[in-house]
Amino acid sequence: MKRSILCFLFVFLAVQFGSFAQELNVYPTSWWTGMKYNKIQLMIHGVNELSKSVSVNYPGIKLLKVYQPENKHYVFADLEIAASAKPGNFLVKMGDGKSFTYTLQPKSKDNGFSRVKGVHANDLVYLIMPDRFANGDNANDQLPDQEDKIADRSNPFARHGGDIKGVENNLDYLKDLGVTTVWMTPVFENNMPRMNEGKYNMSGYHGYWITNHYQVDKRMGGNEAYMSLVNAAHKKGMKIIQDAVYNHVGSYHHTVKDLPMKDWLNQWPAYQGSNHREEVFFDPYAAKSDKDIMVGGWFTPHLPDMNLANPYVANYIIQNTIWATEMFGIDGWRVDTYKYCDEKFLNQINTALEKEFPTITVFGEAWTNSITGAAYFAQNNLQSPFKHNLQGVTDFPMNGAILDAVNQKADFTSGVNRLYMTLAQDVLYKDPMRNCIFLDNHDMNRSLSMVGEDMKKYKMALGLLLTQRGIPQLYYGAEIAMKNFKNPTDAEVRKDFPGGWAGDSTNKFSASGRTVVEQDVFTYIRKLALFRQNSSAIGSGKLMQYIPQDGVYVYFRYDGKQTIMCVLNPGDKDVTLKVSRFVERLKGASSYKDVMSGQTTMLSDALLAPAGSLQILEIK
Ligand SMILES: [Ca+2]
Ligand SMILES: [Ca+2]
Repeated sequence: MKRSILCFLFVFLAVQFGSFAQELNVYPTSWWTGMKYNKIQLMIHGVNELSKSVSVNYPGIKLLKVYQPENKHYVFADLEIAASAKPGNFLVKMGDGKSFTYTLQPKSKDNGFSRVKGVHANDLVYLIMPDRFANGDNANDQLPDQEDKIADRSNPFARHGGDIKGVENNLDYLKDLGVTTVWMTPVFENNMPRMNEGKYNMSGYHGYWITNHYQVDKRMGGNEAYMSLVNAAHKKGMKIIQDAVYNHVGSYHHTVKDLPMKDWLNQWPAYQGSNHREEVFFDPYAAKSDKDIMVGGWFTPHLPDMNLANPYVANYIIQNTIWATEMFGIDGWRVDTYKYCDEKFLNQINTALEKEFPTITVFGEAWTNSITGAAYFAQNNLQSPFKHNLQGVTDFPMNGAILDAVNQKADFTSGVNRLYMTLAQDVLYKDPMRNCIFLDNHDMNRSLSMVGEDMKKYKMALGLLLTQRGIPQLYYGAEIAMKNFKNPTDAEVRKDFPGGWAGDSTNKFSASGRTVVEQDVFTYIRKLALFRQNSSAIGSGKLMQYIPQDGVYVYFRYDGKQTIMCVLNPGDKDVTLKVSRFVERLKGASSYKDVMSGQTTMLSDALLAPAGSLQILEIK
């Protein structure tokens, strides 16, 4: 069967290119005229030994350099695309008679301005694992040409068939909820068989085992479905964040099956896992050998670690990231496993992205043990020998602090005081408003379970998420009270969204399918999410916080136009506050409107903070 497919491809390509049998794969697969990134490095891969001679004859295209690594299946050719180069196809000829056609398209005129919009603190990001959200196309669930052929919803570790069309079908649901931005776990091809992780036989349904950086997984709907989603989202005024993985690839990635050069990957004499210790980067007493293992150690044996200090690897990833941004018109990147990557590479790719797309948003997953660690990977005020240029991080310290604030009894350093102290350390960040804040994600216990399924606590946590500084991110299903711990594995927090599959017994995309409790959570989030969309104080204003007293934490979000007072009392006793303490922010105020109830009240010196509540008060 494979042979017949090959024959078909041979005929198809020979007709299309009118040249020799195509045994060549070329990355990036295409480029554009009019790009700032106008020097590209083509990776040319053939199954047979390649001639290292390359020639190009096209106005405005200059061949700068050709390099053949120790694996003669590869040639790298550096091309410069002059500003005068016109869009079109040109032939690249190899010395042995092989050739391929390369395409230059015109760069989108909107790019960097209206097409790539970027994501800000007035947005609300919704994180989706597409395989588990909604199945928009049954035809792509099981594909015989994939290593992992089976979709099986009864198996928590298998693919379930959800896809990008399923996300597009539910954009109106998300927009109605107040979501402005969708972040999906990685969409590039994960063509790997199921792999053993511990006791479990897992599929790459989550997307983090990339095998081809130029192909959206066909089971997700391929490049066409992704393009369609981005365009549909933009038409609705919504945005898309793509999940990038620079640190590693799947072991079936084409560059791993046939390594271009030995140091394409971080290689060790025997398997070496990372030590997961970000301290090695900023610890003044760190041993270099520990840092080498942090950066070069692997995540798991089936996730080969990219040697991003190798300029050919760096070019490959940088070009792919720019290619995907331009090709699909996405608004930003969330970068997985940020702290495991070569540091110079990280700054290099951020610089290249921001130069090409000035409005793009990039935040990195820095799952760190400390606030210093989180700040270290972003633009910061630390006196460290290496300075990162990342806009913001996924804010794990804030995650812990918000949950502690609603869960713990307030002591000098616990409960609401932990949140207060965490925010005080924003002194370390250049711009903490660019951090992404969240209650949970696909790698964590669901926050409803973390608050003991206590709805009062859950609403307080959600209220904090939607009023505190930073770019808030909800995890899919939070709005319908999905719960669970990662016990025994992550699969428990990655359940299918009820109603995402035809024939589901309940449909929670529709109000009629939700229980009273679920609808209550949905309404709470929706109301606050819609309010914050038009709140300049929350979206771009400042934060002032007061030292918690009697277990009550008061903070203000404010700018020249709006003042919002937030009063959090997670304790089990009502507390009455003396409002005169907050005169700095309340000067001239006469009344306030409770954002959730809509009720307006005259301001007096006594303000009741009911037990187990977060009041969000717009000051008049
Ligand atoms: Ca499907
Ligand atoms: Ca690494």
